[in-house]
Amino acid sequence: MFSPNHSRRTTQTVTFGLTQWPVGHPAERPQVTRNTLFLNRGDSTFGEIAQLSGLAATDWSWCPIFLDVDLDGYEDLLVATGNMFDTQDQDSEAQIRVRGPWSREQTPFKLWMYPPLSLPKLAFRNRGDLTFQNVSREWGFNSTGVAQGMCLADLDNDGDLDVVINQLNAPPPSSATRRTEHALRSALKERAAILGALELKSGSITARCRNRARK
Ligand SMILES: [Ca+2]
Ligand SMILES: [Ca+2]
Repeated sequence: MFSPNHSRRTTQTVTFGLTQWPVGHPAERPQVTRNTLFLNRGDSTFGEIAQLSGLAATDWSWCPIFLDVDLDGYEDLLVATGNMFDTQDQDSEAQIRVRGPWSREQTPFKLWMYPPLSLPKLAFRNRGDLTFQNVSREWGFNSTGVAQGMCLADLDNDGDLDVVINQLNAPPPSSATRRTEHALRSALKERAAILGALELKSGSITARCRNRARK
């Protein structure tokens, strides 16, 4: 929920109180108003590296998906963002307080005093060194709106995963798909696992796969 935008950072203020439970207690689950990313050190401990990785601030976020979009072996990150109302806007909170007290019947109408929060979707490329680069514009994954959910499916059955995004009160944005030459290679791997070995030419691309498990 932490914004990368300086202006919104100064108007959106939400604070969580300190947890009353001691460290190690099952109920000790502190909340922070930014993303967290945990690195498994492999020794039963984890390091929180969201600030280091560049993923701490993605605004109001709903659905993160780790997916190797550019097929370089590292999982990239797509994030659906936006909200119908910016309920973190503290100027609106102040107005609501001034106009109160609100009766129980009037309470639902408080929502309409918050501004809309239409945001661009976000895509981050995994650099492979625990840091991520914002490539939303380069990958064409920056259309603005309120996107509350995403899922992956190979809709055209070409072997690569396509992205389906919902968009509140708006037509769906164009889907993001993998590059076709990479998709070809990905599909070939699956077929080679069945057939043993395969060579396929498509335009200027030649792809060869061999299933080493088969002689
Ligand atoms: Ca990648
Ligand atoms: Ca596909």
